[in-house]
Amino acid sequence: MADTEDTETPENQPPGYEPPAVWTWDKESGGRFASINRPIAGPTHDKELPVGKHPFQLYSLATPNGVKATLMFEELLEAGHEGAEYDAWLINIGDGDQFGSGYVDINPNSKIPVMVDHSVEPKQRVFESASILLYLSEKFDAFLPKDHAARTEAINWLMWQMGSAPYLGGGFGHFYAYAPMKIEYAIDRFAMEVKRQLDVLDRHLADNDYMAGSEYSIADIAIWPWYGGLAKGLLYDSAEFLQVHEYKHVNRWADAIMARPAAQRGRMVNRAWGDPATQLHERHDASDFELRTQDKLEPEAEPSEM
Ligand SMILES: N[C@@H](CCC(=O)N[C@@H](CS)C(=O)NCC(=O)O)C(=O)O
Repeated sequence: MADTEDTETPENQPPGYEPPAVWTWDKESGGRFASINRPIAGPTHDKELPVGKHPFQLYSLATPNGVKATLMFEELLEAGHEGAEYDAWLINIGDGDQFGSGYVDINPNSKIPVMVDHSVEPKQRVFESASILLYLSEKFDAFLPKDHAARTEAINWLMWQMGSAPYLGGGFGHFYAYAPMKIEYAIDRFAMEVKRQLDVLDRHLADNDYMAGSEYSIADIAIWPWYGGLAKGLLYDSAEFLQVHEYKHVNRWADAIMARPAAQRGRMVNRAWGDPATQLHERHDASDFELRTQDKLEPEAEPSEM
């Protein structure tokens, strides 16, 4: 983000607000996340986390950041890595589960996803979605190219995703879909950046099957839930506004990943909104996809969209 922009253009300021000398947190901002966002870190309440029987314990929610982790686990299992069995526990960020003491112990940043590897001694916490993907790819020697140049490309794009997605989610998505008022300056700024990012991907995918070249990798697993979802009209009801159909190589790549059985399963895990048949709140066994989706557990439950 450039720090050198002209910030003195009066018509670009929302009316009626002059920042005070010292910012204080004395009111709710409104908007979708007003009740959970705070300017301080640390736990708000004591709560231990549940632990299941598998080597990996994942605590998450099926937002794009959460789907990165569940897609990776499902890809590893699909590829026959039995050691990648996992329990996935639902963290409801709207209820503030990420601020429980047990959660903060394993992720001081209080964001989903986080996981704990119980197969090592001492057990290892892994937070930040890209760290989870790298950890699992190294542990199972999978979805990270062995060729050094291709491996470097995969990591280039993995880091690109971690730097770029906050503009999409925290910038565009926040101001276009969640903010309590529509601010033209903010929406313009982030719509422009998100379209630029889609064009970056589209140009790269014009010449490459996958992000790191011919091999499907953790770069695709990281980018797909965000930019694949955006290109397929699944994020922020913004398909028409951003004209996402124009990015045809991104669409081709997004469709190819969506066709993978692991992607279809990964999207369902820890999902707590939408069609009940697509919601698997907790995943403890491969059979859960058939037996424990919300339509089977509670046919009358009201979905609550995130
Ligand atoms: N850089 C983090 C971002 C994670 C993140 O922002 N998670 C969001 C959901 S998508 C969250 O937990 N928000 C809860 C909150 O802000 O309190 C990662 O990639 O793991």
